[in-house]
Amino acid sequence: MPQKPLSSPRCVALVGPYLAGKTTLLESILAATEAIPRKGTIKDGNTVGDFSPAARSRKMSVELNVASTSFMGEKWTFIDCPGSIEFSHEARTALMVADAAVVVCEPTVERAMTLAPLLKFLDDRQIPHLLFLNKLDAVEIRIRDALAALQAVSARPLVLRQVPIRDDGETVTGYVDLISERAYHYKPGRASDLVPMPQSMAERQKEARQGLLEKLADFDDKLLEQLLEDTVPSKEDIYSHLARNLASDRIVPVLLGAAEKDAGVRRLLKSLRHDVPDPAATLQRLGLASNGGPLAQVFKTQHAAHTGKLSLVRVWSGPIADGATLSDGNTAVKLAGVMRLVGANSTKQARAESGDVAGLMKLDGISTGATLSSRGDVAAAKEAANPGSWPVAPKPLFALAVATEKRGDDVKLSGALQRLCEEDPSLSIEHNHDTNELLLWGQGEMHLTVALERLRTSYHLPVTGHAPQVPYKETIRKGIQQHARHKRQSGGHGQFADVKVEIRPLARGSGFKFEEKIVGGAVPRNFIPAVEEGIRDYLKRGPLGFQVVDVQAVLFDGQYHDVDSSDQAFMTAGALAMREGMPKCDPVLLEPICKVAITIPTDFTSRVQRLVQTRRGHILGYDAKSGWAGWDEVSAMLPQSEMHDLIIELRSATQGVGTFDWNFDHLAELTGKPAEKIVAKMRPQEEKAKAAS
Ligand SMILES: Nc1nc2c(ncn2[C@@H]2O[C@H](COP(=O)(O)OP(=O)(O)O)[C@@H](O)[C@H]2O)c(=O)[nH]1
Ligand SMILES: [Mg+2]
Repeated sequence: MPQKPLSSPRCVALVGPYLAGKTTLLESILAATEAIPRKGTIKDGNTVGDFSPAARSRKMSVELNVASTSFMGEKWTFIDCPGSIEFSHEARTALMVADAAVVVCEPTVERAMTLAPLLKFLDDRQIPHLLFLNKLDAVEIRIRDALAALQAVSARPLVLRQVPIRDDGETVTGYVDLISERAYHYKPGRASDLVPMPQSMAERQKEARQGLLEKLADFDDKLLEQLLEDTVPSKEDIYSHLARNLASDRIVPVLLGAAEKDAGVRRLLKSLRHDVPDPAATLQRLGLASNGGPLAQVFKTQHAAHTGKLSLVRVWSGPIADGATLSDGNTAVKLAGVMRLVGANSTKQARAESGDVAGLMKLDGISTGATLSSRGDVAAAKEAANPGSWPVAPKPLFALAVATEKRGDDVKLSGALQRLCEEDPSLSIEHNHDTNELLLWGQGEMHLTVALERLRTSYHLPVTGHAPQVPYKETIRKGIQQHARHKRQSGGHGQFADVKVEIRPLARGSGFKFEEKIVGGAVPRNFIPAVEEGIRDYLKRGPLGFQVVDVQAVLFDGQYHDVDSSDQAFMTAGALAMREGMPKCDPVLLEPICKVAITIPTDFTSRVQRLVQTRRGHILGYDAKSGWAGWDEVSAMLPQSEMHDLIIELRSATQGVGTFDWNFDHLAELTGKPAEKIVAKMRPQEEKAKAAS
């Protein structure tokens, strides 16, 4: 075979469900390529991928990690992505700059569904990817069955490249490569041994090879003809069909192995070496234009205590030298350091070349997703920025109200939260004015737990997080007329104001309306705004303890005193009329209701409908989700008070893949026992507030 010319540095993202073995695979790759002298393990918490305290303590990746190495004279960067669905945005942004992805998964039938959202993302973006079926040392399932289950969730044909060799006890001891038709025995920590083809494998091998060729022939008429004529295509031809179809995301090659035992890892590296497109091809796939000048894209922003801001970039066109000025089309910044990354151990270097993944220091004002080019090239940067294609952060699904233990830490907290959100755009903050809480929004409980832990450890902020209050409101169901007089005689100036107010319910969604029908100057014009202000002030907390909405107050009569009347007195009288009148208006609690659209695989639809009903929800309907074969969308109205932990229960009922979109819809009356409970809970706060005022 002619020598393949050396490629520019390539980048591969390791993705797939949580616990599939991505971090272990990275460790094995780094050992096999001699980037590290000895392998760490998840158990001992000493892997390159999971070096952060948060990842170590959980034995689970909670952020992406980058490691560069070289294999057979070519440079590679691997990005180990967190698998948990709560961190999926992190994985998606890494995939945006990768030349290809290795989807690591366990060959099980039950967990196949968990791959569906990831495979859909890869196919929607046409990102070349192959499957690495891991943990072959520990599973007994037939690869065929696992493959069938995985095929059911992949829109692209899966093309098995190897078949396992098992010993008598059914343990996998090696594999047959279906293209080279050679048999190998796994050797822990070393390259596999070439062994004679076992007799027992002949038939299985032939059948699987035929399957591979037929799948490739679907995309090539010449190959199809050869197969029909029973001509055997050359190995070189098969390799080139594979590489071409992988690059255009038409097929998904499937490789086997056991990362923990280093089994199949060198084979994987070799096939990556052959088949992964180079950065120039990726640039074309992404539709980014390079005019030969420096071009890089930020896929992750980090803040560290001592080094400051670090932007992780893929260099599409280099070199990018330390000290260079880079621009995202709006902001131009001078680069203050180029880092080469291997887990926790980054080293400074003079420059990064085309294809490299590097850390660029102190790019203030530059955010994740930005395309950077040299300063004079603003137009090129703007054109290249292509903002429409960068994945938008998913809508938040879970919130905690956060507070610091010390009041004085509030400013520090808001700064720290801003940084967390810059590092991870799938987090967001909201100051809820109804409940006066600071809410941290994210993708699930684990996501927020990790964020709070960061605040405590990296920012030294002792914070607490609890379930947010529901912004209940209240209204009235009956109108009355109320007379109120405020009169005080205490030496010198007295206070006098007298008002008659009609209080009426309004239609839902009307808010508050004030009207005056004063005739003959019973209340002088200049005092009327004070009456309104007093009323509005009262409405912040009605008889049940919540903000009052959908009420009208009509000031229709009153009295005044030439000397003792004042704005202050009329304000007090307005509030008094409400305080005395409102409890007689049949007040009722209003609870916020959200419209939700729940996305789940069809198998779970009826279970999810029951789940909605047990949460006092009202199903509006369900339908096949467009663009998602085999998935449904259930739409429903759900009280907001039932939504705090909805995502947790939804995920546990749907193997983790169920999700939902939501929007506030309306306020609905809540009566009876549930309402009494909520009002009773509010009462102590009410009393405290009264005592304070
Ligand atoms: N039996 C077996 N276990 C593995 C293999 N690869 C990883 N594991 C184990 O699977 C668990 C999850 O591995 P990890 O690399 O953290 O998975 P990740 O969540 O995909 O990064 C760890 O306990 C690993 O030791 C393998 O090839 N065989
Ligand atoms: Mg991991």
